[in-house]
Amino acid sequence: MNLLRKTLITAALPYANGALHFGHMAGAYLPADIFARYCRLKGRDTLFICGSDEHGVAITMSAELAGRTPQEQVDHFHLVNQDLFKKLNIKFDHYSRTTWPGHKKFTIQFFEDLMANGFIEAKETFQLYSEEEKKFLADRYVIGSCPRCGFLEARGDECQKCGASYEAEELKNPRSKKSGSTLILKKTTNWFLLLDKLRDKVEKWLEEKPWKPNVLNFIKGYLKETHPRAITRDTSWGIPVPLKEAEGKVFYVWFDAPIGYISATADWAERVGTPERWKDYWLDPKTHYVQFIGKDNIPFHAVIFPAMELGQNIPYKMVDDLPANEFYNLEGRQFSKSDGWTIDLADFLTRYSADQIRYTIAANAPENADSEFTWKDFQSRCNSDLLGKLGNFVNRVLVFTFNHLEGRMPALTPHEEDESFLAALKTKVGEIENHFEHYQLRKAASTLMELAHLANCYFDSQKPWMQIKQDKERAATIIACSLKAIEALSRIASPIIPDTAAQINLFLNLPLEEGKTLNKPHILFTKIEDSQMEEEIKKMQATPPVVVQAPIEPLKALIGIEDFDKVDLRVGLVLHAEKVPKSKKLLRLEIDIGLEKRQVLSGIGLQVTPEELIGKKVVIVANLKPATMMGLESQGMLLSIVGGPELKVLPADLSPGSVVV
Ligand code: B3M
Ligand code: ZN
Repeated sequence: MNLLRKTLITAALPYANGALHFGHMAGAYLPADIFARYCRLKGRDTLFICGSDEHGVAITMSAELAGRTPQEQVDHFHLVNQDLFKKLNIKFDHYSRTTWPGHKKFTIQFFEDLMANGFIEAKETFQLYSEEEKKFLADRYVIGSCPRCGFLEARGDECQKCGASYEAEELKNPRSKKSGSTLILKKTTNWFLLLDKLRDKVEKWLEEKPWKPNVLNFIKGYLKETHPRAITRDTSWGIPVPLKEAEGKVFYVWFDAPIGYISATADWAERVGTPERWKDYWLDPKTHYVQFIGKDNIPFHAVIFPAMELGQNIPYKMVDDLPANEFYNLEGRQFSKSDGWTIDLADFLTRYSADQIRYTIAANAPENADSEFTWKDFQSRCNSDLLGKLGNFVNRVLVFTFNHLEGRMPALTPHEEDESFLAALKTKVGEIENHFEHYQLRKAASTLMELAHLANCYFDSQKPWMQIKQDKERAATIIACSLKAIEALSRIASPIIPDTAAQINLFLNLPLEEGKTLNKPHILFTKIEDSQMEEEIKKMQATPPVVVQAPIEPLKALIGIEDFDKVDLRVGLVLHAEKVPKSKKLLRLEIDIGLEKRQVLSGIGLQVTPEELIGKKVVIVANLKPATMMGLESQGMLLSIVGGPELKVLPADLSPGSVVV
């Protein structure tokens, strides 16, 4: 391997639709930043590029909820996230955005090459269209009756009542979620990437990849089932498809987003005043290209984007390494802003340092399995590792130098034990470099602490505080060796804890030279008390969930009393309730409605347990035509509140069979 190879590093472009949290940082951005800092340390020509992903339904939906236009939304979160990266010392060479005008040019060129080379084809499909809003609606904007259980308010992609998943076009009586207007199926043309035609090329390219077998197997399996994928959408937020016959259509966000890696590099090149320099990275086969992503983004990075590149006339650099991390959770649960189960990163960084969290995440990075942040772990890593091992060594050596050796770098006349200490130090540094080289942050962090431990042991065993009384020259050598150890420690720790390393370097007044005066040290880390952690845990448990006001469902069309009269609502007593095997949400209930016993299936299994229901009085639609779900007949429908926290039950003294009007 060429140790000085040119290295291009990218991290998945985050959607500009919300503030990033620890989970995102641990998954892609921090590992990428640590690797970039390591490459710079090794003197490699390193370019670290990222940017906001600003197109797609994820943006338009969140913008609507926030009462902003999509542009306002991305402008806002582009800045919010850029600021968070800065606070956490994630140092990109450039953080671009996919609404940058230059991005369009690259996207269009990708499309045109793929088209000219026969890898894109137009196909007619039927999509849901609102005549009232004069537009096609993406599935998240559609509701209708579930094709399986008939539930009237089923979502466009999945029924929240029976759990069925389907294409939006399969819904019965589809309506616009926003306006309530009925939707029709309208013929439309979209453009498809012919992945099946690119499969051989991708397979051949993959052959040389030294990737983990589980990643390769996953990709191979994915390739087998691959079929043409639509790369255009009938909507207005995105990059317009540059064809006359494609008016009103934009590229699907996952088509343009990865091209963003290239355009962001071009954006960087322009800003540094050498507009052609992006080619040094993207058109040079000698570039080593590493993409950091979360595991959920593997198919797009390992198959679809490479396929898009292989269909180009320009030989763009393709990914060499794809470190894909697992998930990073919070105290046993996934980070969830809407549930209030999160830590506000900006707020966190007002009480703790970037290095404290950077080290904690690195030491427990989700490399091969999911991992989690816990306050206890954070406290112990900060107190016993950073403060107890690293901070303590730096402090005791420097304080000693100022107390006994005039704060100067002493002369070094090494004994055998000093030589062997310096050699052991070098070996450990080599190990850490090797871990960085292979994106193994956990090992890098633990070996770093072994290095600090080794240095503390050396200091303890050589007892400079005794030597200074008998043999000042010996004490001086021990301190000189220790100062060299601090220098090595700081250098190799700098990718993980850059601020601390910079402070240490200031104390050392580098380069270390005999007789040169050092700078007085100050404390690098303060102890985190139990009481602080208790406070944090209390605060986290008390954080109210962020209630994102879901748009209120529009009223349905007026009906006459004669229509309502047709519905027979009855009070029923739940005699028995159980989960339907293999279904997440579906419960099977036996309900006494006075006249007879009914079997009713209901998709409320996530809101209530069967035990909670037994013995309760409920209201059911008693004259609904029977329907079959998961092989079981449902003879009625339970009334519940869509999206409500729990089923509303009736007072116990009502008798089964009573009519509800
Ligand atoms: N924005 C998805 C995500 O944030 C998407 C990544 C694009 S990388 C080209 O997970
Ligand atoms: Zn359903």
